Amino acid sequence: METFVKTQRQISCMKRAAQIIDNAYDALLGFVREGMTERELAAFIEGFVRGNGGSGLSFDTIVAFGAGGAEPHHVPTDKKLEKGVLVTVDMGAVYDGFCSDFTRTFAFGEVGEKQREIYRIVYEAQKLGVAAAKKGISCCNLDSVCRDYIEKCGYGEFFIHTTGHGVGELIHEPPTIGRKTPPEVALEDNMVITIEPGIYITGEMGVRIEDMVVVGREGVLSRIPTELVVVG
Ligand SMILES: [Mn+2]
Repeated sequence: METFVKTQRQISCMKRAAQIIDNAYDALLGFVREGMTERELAAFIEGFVRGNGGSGLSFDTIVAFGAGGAEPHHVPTDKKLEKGVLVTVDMGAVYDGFCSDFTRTFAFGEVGEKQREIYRIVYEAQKLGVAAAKKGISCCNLDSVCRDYIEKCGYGEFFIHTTGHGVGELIHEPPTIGRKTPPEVALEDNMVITIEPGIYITGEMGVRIEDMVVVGREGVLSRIPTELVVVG
């Protein structure tokens, strides 16, 4: 059977790619201001990655304000940032041919009770998924860990994609962490996967939180916490 296990060299490249993105995210939180557009923030990320050791982006950066966050693959627009919205940023760098993949959602200004509640559900689901991403769990059961929690909270129909995927030279590699993955496909040490549950409410809002995880001792590659941060 095909193996999705990564070598130490491949893992260290992905670690470096993840560090570049952590630094880009910190810089973004210091850069973001009211009135900036989704496109400006995406361009900032691209410039940061290229200026700080990345050879490029793993994929086109997603920056989504408010209702734009309800589209998992939102393409940045000229919409201007206003206070009181959630902002989702999904981005990755390439380092020596290997990709990173990272998503955080933050609040720009104070957000309402519903936004906080949705955030809390995704935060808990993602934490459960990361904790369960250990050697031996089948990928479909790992998907259920996140999905069952979101369903239990009443938002199952709004979690409209799989829980995660492998990462390597390509941004999306096997195994898929989804309910349709055959039960015999299980995690092994040194596979590198993402855990990225989300809730998407059309016309209103979205939240996604994503970390890359090296199965085994290394664990989560990002140093950026997943708790809700309020900026501005
Ligand atoms: Mn991803």
